[in-house]
Amino acid sequence: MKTLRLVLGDQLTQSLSSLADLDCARDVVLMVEVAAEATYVRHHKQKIALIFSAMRHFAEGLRGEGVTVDYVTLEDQGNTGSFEGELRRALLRHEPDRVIVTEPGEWRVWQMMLEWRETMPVPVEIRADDRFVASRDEFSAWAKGRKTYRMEFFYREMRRKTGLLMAGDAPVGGQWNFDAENRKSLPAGYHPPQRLRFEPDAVTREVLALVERHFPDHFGDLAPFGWPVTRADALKALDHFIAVALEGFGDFQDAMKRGEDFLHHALLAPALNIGLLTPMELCRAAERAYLEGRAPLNAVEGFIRQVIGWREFVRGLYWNEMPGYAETNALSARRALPDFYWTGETDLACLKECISATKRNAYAHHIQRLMVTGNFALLAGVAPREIEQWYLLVYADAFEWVELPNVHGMVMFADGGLLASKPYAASGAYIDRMSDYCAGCRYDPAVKSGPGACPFNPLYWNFLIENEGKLGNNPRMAMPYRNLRRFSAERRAEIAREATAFLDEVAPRQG
Ligand code: FAD
Ligand code: DLZ
Ligand code: SF4
Repeated sequence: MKTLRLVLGDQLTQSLSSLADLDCARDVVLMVEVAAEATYVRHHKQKIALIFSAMRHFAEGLRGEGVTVDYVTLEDQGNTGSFEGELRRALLRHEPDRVIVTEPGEWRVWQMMLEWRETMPVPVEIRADDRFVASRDEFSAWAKGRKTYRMEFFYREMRRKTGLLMAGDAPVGGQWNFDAENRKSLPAGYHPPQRLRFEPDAVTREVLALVERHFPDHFGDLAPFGWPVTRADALKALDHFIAVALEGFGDFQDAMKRGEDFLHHALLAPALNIGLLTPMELCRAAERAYLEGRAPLNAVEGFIRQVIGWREFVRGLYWNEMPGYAETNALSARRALPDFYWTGETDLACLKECISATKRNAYAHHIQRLMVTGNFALLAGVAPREIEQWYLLVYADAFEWVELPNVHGMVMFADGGLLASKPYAASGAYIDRMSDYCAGCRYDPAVKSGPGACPFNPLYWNFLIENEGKLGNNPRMAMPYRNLRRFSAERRAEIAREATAFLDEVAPRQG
């Protein structure tokens, strides 16, 4: 039976389920660069370049193994610009007996594929994506009957399932989680390790020129482009991370520093999410470093928790809760996204730093995403959909299955606490403690209100005031609300006035 196998831009894995029983003599692998995928949100230029270049390299790799690949480039004549249009054209070219695809990473594309089963002239088989530690069904079974999901309990299941850092039935080191050790700020004068970036080869250079021609107005800088676009380079990036940065991953996981875009983070999510690496490869490499005494337990456990804990957890939650998940707005947040999220031009030095890094690299590390750009959007009451679109398009690693729960649930608390037990709201003091950003800012984190006050301060208290009805009884918010309840009515009114005046200027209320 002749089979057409469609491989998407984030499915660049040799062991992909849709390629499992490939017959080189008869089958055709279809890969398509389509405008619709680059523009349904206007992705960062580097993200489009990453995906197109990695797709082209992957296609070359398959051809090298004798596979027939039908690769449609963005500029090929007749390119219809969509998955569906390109699939239909390919059906006419190849006349296969059936189509096989692996399920996609986004609900939007999943709906398309389900429709194809009804509307395409040949049978369309959709296979499970088995590149995750937990299947969608496994997560559903775990989630059944729970009103809220907590990563920590799911993570323990994943530790048991994989055997990572396990000594029999018990966690290595006697604890499941060493997070309490992972909140250090950087010592003065500290220089993080130099990171491995990759010079664009001829294929990438061609793609970079194409992206500049077709998407010149998209967010972000195209150069310097340093992401790995092949499995071989992704493996080098993994080795390099383990050798130079994993050791400090735990200690400095929450730290931020001016001019240092990467610190001890892995920089592997872009390669991992498009399939150049697998989650277990990352975890086994980290575990090996611990067993060989090259990295401490707090770093290795922390890293493994991000990969088999958070990453698997948000994916399971996404598929279990969509499509309704995206529609909730538990805190009734309605403001517009401030313009400076697009330009980086703001006097708030922390936001300027994180947004500039995002433009430069299509990357910001977790704590910048959560506690600076995310925290500001939460405190400002930006409409979830606006901030979600921003996160989905600005980061090279952003695909909805992982972006949405992180933004909607972890940052915006728009799911009312399904994912997190409380919002990660913080005032300027937190950013000051974990970074050196405030030293270069025209505002002062120690000033609570009035001229010169860090805007995060009135915004933080205003957030608590505005959401007292929804959050005031949350046991994990007891301390801030105890403090708020000591405020006089005048002070509350003054905070609300100050915060509202600031927000009306940068983030007008909508609807
Ligand atoms: P490291 O900090 O070194 O972590 C190691 C690995 O753990 C990452 O490569 C990633 O695969 C995984 N990981 C860590 N934290 C998370 C998490 N919360 N959820 C899922 N996986 C995690 N991650 C994405 O992959 N795509 C996204 O679109 C995305 N959007 C985010 C949006 C917000 C608001 C926040 C707070 C986090 C988001 N994350 C997202 C999670 C995390 O910030 C990134 O995975 C991480 O910054 C990627 O960089 P790294 O490879 O250097 O990760
Ligand atoms: C993100 C992206 C972009 C920019 N372009 C393409 C493309 O041209 N062809 C393709 O197959 N995939 C692309 N992708 C990735 C898809 O958007 C992704 O596969 C779906 O969103 C499902 O996760
Ligand atoms: Fe950010 Fe406030 Fe610090 Fe300025 S003072 S960098 S706005 S936290």
